[in-house]
Amino acid sequence: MAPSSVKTIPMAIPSFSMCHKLELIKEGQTRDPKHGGGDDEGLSYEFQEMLDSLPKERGWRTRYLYLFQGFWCQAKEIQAIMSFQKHFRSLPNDVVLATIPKSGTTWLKALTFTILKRHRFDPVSSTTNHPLLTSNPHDLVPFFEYKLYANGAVPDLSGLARPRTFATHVPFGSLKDSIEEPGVKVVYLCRNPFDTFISSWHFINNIKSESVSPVLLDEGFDLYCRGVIGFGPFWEHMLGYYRESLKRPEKVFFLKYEDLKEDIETNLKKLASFLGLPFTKEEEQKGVVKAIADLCSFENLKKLEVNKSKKSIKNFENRFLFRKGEVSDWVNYLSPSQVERLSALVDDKLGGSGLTFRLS
Ligand code: PAP
Repeated sequence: MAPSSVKTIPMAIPSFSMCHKLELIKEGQTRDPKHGGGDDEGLSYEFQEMLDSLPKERGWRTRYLYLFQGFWCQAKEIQAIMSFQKHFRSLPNDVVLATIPKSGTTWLKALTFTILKRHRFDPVSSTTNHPLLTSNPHDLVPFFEYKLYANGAVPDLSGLARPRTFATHVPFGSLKDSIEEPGVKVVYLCRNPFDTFISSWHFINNIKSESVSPVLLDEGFDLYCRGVIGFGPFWEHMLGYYRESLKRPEKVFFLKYEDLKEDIETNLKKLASFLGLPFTKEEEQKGVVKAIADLCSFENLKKLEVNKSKKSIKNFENRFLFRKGEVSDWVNYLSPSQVERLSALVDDKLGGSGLTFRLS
């Protein structure tokens, strides 16, 4: 099994004064965008200097990934995360959806939005005007790092409808200071690492910039097993939220993609209870739980015009978010030796933690 190189690399956390300094930098004081491979276009000299001090590896869809606060991340995401960490103020009842990419984020956003807004938008009788029919889930539940705080923005979120619902890919250690307000809840969804890798590999090769060469399967697999993927290592991401969910089940609710696939209705009931809006007996009899599952299903979302032809997040089309939506597609791609390597890695990293996955 491959040793984990990331374990030995020291954590690199920009100081608070550095964050403050970054804010003061005037527009125009930017380096040649070519420096660093073009993914740093528009970033300031000071920010570039900070990036240059971080360990880096070849990126999947930008030239580099940097090791920031112990996880691998693109330059622009680091800028956004720093702004989020400095400026975001939670409110009681905020809900934060957390995932590592390609674990079912789009699905979790759709489900959570529909549960929380079901008294305003009835999933049973008013499906013709439900927001999910004309908006991608990423428009309804914004990411901190790709939308709200992108490019170092500092948005005013005080007017958002309550409960405010946000999403993030950052690991728990980088989120925890922002969600300590009593009543703030976190829902984490993870997916077996085999399918998450295959889904990531397809997605990234579909959306990467033309200036970056395609990531070959073998190369991507090696990076993944060394922990080098956006917001990885995957095992640290999963364990961070998993352990917190065991310690504080009222704060962090832990879900698995495979469980949602197997029994969506039971899991929707658990999710609604966790969010403080359990389904009533009347709702269950009326078919509300099934209606939410159907509305948010892969088959239904994939066929909607908004998810076929529109863009919700800069740089890629919504259609790339809906590929197969299955458990165990990895069997069509991984060689026996790759299966052996990833199985051993999962055993090594997650063994004994209590976190296990169904692979088929
Ligand atoms: P993101 O992290 O970039 O937002 P995310 O939504 O987590 O992406 O992952 C996309 C995966 O979820 C795709 O998996 P695949 O590549 O194995 O097919 C996508 O098909 C799947 N997916 C999207 N929507 C749904 C859904 N409603 N139900 C089940 N799976 C879904």
